Amino acid sequence: MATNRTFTMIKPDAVADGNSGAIIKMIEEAGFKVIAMKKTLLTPAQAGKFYEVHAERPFYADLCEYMSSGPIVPMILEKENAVLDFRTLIGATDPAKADEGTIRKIFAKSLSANAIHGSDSDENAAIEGAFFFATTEQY
Ligand code: YYY
Ligand code: MG
Repeated sequence: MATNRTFTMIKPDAVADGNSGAIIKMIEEAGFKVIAMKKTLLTPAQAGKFYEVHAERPFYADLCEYMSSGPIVPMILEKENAVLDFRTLIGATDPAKADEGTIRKIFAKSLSANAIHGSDSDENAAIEGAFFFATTEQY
């Protein structure tokens, strides 16, 4: 995957609340192009695989349970400086610490149910995008 791409998923709380459309609108208005998108439901094991980098963290079990609790909307996005600009758009992990106007500030419920994921590096963006999408699903 090119370095001008990032990976995101709208998390179960935001999908369940009917906020997917508003979040996608914010993403597109910020200049990101949707390259791939779907709605899907992870098993706890799949969520555990996606977040295996956090396997030793105390919040890992709750995170895997939460991320498999309802449908999510994963997407591959394209924009110049995609990874860093997208992290700015979503805001801090804890919505209480997120800047005004960020997606997490507006839509997140809590530190764990924080509305949206954003890759933290070009390398992880490629790995995470490939977790959900075949190359034939990326346009
Ligand atoms: O990359 P980002 O999602 O902002 O945070 P990470 O540190 O990678 O953690 C992944 C995910 O885990 C976070 O979005 C919420 C959850 N989490 C948590 O429930 N409690 C924490 N203390 C830290 C993270
Ligand atoms: Mg992270």
